[in-house]
Amino acid sequence: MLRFLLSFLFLAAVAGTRAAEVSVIPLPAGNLETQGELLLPLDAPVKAPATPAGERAVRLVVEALGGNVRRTENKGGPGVVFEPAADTKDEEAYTLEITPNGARIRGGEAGLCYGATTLAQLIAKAPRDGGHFRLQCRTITDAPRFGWRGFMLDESRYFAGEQEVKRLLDAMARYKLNRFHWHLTDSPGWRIEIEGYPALTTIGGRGNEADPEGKGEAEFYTKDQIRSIVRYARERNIVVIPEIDMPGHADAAVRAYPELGGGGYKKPAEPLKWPRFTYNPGSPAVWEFRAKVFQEVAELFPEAGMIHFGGDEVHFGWGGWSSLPEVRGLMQRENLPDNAGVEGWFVRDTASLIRRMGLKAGGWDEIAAQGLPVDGTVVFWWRHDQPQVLQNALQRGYPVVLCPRRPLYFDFIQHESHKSGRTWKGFNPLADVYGFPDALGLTAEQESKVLGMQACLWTENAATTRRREFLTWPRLIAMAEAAWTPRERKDLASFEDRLRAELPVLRTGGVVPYDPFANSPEVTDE
Ligand code: TNX
Repeated sequence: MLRFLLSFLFLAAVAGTRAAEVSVIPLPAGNLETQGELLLPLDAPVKAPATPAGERAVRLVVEALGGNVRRTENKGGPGVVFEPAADTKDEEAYTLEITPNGARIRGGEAGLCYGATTLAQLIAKAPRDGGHFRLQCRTITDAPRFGWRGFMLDESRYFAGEQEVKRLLDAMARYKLNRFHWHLTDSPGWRIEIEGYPALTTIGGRGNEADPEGKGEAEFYTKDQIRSIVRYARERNIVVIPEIDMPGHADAAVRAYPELGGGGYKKPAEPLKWPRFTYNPGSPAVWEFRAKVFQEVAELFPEAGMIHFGGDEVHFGWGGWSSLPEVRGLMQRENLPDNAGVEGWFVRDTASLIRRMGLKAGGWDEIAAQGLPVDGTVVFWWRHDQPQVLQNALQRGYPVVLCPRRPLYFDFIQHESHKSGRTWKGFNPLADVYGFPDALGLTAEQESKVLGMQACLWTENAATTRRREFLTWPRLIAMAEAAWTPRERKDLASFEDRLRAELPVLRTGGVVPYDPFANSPEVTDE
């Protein structure tokens, strides 16, 4: 028997066959195949606790079974049962047990939905046999590697709009992503309605990367649209994190309210497409603006627990901040030596305002050098070419979200033949996204401070929906598995097998991904 087994293993190795993995993305942490099959009828009863999560879980499974079928609650025969697990440590963890008698899912609030997502993927790929789906019996024990599994969309450079964002959230939920970081303000356009400052959208909402002077129509989200998107995300276990960038990237706001601006710009003789306006860090009008805007933002995003205030790429500009009278006053009062000292003060003051609102202050990795308290700060590491910035942030004890340009900025090209998009001593192919963050070589101790990871889609180079989706998919699926599946279970070849079967599903949902297997033609803005 042993000899037979060994020679079988040998032959399998020679033939290069691998045991096919369960056809689920992201790959579950534990998957044990057991004897037998479940014949799940199309009209199987699906029972869940009468909670929002329970109702969502039922909807996911019913849709997978073929939504319009009438279901009878008390019918005998196999069905699907969701049970809340009060004792769970990780609210996102779940177990899914498939036996010939039915499917049973146990988990916390989010876990029930993730269990339903997994079961729905299994059903979608299962052979159908008359009025049944044939499912292999198995026990899946699953929980994510990282709690923060995100995607950032830049809507300032180009505005995507409600429909595209909701479609994005649908697809994110399918792969158990749980954070949508919404870059709503930057130099080209301000995209979120603020009642106290209506010109932010009527004037600041005009313009995009191709229209720096703001000659076109205003494009922005009304408060009702924001609420609708936040609710839509919540129904998919996705938390929306608003970003209001300051003190840099302020052109759109300064276009609307010139009195808020100060610094950043180049000499008038050196015109730039974006003057790189900053807010005037010493102006009481700016401090009042900041407080009012954050107040309205906090109300619109009640579950975010955070305001991301940017803090990146501050350009002091011609003459520097210190040439502004308000800033000179501030420097004297606060004993600040130079422009960099003023930046540090402004960052600390902004973060402290956010913390006093009971929220965490999120910011790009520049903020890690400004002496903010570890509690109440979240650092987003983006400068891939400066690993010591990450090392220092972790060393100081900051919770960190990993989103380095390489490999997680999706405005970088994904195939060497692509002409449109960024490169930087290389680019961001699927395999590099999948291999992240293991290639960083973080210690277990360091990784314990890492909240998770996210991909960022900056849109200087992505004017249309088709192009944005081309850049996003399928790389975001690779990121989702990299963020969920335990390191020792990750396997690129297995992922590619499962991804091949997944691309048609994405297309059914209306998203047209890049096809890395066929090297499909590049989608550009031209
Ligand atoms: C850097 S990431 C930026 C963005 C650009 C992006 C383009 C960051 C904090 N700043 O403003 O859109 O590069 O890749």
